[in-house]
Amino acid sequence: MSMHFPPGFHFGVATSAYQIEGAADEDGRGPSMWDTFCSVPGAVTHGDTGAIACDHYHRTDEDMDLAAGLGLTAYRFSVGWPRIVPDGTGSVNQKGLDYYRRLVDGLRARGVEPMATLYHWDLPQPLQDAGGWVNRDTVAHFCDYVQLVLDSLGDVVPVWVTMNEPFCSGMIGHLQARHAPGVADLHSALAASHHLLLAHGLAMGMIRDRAPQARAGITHLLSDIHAASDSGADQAAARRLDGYENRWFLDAVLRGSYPADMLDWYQRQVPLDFIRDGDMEIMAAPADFMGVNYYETKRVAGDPDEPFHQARVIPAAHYLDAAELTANGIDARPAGLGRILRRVHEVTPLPLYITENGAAYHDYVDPEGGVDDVERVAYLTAHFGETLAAIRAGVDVRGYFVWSLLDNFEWADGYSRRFGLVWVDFGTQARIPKASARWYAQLITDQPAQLITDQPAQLFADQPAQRP
Ligand code: IFM
Repeated sequence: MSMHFPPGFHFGVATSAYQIEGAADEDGRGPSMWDTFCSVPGAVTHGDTGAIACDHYHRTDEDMDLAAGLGLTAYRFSVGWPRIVPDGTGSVNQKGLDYYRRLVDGLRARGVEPMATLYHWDLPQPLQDAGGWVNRDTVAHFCDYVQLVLDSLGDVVPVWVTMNEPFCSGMIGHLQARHAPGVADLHSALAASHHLLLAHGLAMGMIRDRAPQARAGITHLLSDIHAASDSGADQAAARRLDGYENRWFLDAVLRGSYPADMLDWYQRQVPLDFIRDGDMEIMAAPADFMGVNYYETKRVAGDPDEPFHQARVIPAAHYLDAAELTANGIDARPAGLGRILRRVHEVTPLPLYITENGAAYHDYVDPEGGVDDVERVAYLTAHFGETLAAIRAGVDVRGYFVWSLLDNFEWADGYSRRFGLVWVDFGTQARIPKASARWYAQLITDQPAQLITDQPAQLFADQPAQRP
């Protein structure tokens, strides 16, 4: 193995609170909209919930040992808002703040740098009852919560991600209805997305004020989107889907405007009455980096019957061999990651983190008690290779966070999709590092000596910020 990354490059994993913590009713945590969504019949495969998940809340030390044992230099986690402000507004749960302080201190003591995400989809249910992200008041409540988190962790967390994948919260949750809160309404989806981006911009300002030494940015889910053919209809559909999934969010934070073609498209369907003077400037607050979550390449065809975008994603099974599909049936070939990295680099000079990349496969425990996930090893080898090629081509990628450390609660797919480097037996909570975990540890060990030192690694160390 001879993939050598630049000095200071970070090898991490990414996780999120609701997907691993469990302990949903403990130590003062309040309900989140995902607890509610999971109770809706048919919303989540097998009726699974995050109530126990990986029981990480009780196994935090064991899991930090696992992460440190792989030689990881960084660990991305999210703060669960319902643990900090159980009712969404009002009283503060000190036990929640203490929990994340212990997590952060534990990571640092093990030489692993924490990267904290402020919102990874677990909105307190009382706020959802009041309209959730469709209601602009949620933005102010988010800022109150962010203030608490910064007051508690601002001195020990070097890097903050404000929002994870506002496309998913906004559009999958409010247009596709596949995620909480399970709404299918274009106006709601656009309003929720707008408020999530506004909350990002305001959080950026708060981080600058309260943790001026920290670096901060947002993380976008970016798919590599292509037209299914050269036909005008397919080309236009692909451009629209790219506008819906990618450009709407990228342009807002990088340019302080929504893309003109999409504004026009949406305005013909619903009023964009939630956009107020000054909002776009707030969203475009200067960042220190852009987080890129990449999973999927999509082929898109025109479809006049599709109600919102007149566009349809062709199922990957229609054009790939079964062996090329991941367990969730998507086209996850690695070239798409390289294309996305180069594309983002073309539109922003910001350093990039791959804040998530990974895949679900049909993993199983073999008779010897191991999990030989050869597909994931091949996937990671190819995706790290693409990343290195992009770096060599001049793209400033500072780190790679594999999704995920543990098999976990994969939202609407429940526990039916395993993304972890470490197998979790959800009955016993036993952890078994998979072959991919050993592969990753070896990749890190094989890096030139200047990367692995006796000192704890520091995100952004040696590489000055390039704030615009
Ligand atoms: O599990 C999710 C994560 O919460 C957000 N990004 C995509 C992952 C895999 O689907």
